[in-house]
Amino acid sequence: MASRKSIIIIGALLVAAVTLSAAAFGGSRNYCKAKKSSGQERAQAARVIEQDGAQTATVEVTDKGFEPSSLKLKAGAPAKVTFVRKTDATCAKEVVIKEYNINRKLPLNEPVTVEFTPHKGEFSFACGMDMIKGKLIVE
Ligand SMILES: [Cu+2]
Repeated sequence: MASRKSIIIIGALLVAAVTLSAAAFGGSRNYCKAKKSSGQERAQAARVIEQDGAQTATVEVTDKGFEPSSLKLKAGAPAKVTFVRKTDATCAKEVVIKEYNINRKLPLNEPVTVEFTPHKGEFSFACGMDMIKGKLIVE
C-alpha cells in the first residue's frame, strides 16, 4: 500500500515538473520573440516619407552600426537619405554607396544628406572599409 502511494506521489511530482519546465521554456521563448520583434520595429523605424515626389529617410550611425540597417525605397523616385553619425566609437565615419557613386564624410552629429534616384535591386551602404553595412531594398 505504502509503495503504491509513493509511486502516485512521484508521478504527480513528475507531471508538475514537466508542466513547470514547459511553462519556463514557453516563457523564455516568448521573451526572445518579444526582443526580436522590437528589433524589427526599430529596423522599420526608417520611415521613408514621400515629400514633393522625393522619398526621404534618416539613418543614424550608432555603436550598433547603421540604424535602421535597411531602407525600402521605390525605384525611379528621387531619394534623399540623411545620415547622422552619433558615435565616435565605430569606424563608420563616412558612408559609401558604391552603386550610386556616393562617398561622403560623416562629421559627428552633423546630418549629411545624399541624393540619388534608386533603381530596382538590393544595394548596400557601408563604412569606408565596407565593414559596417546597411541595405537598400529598391522595389
Ligand atoms: Cu569601417
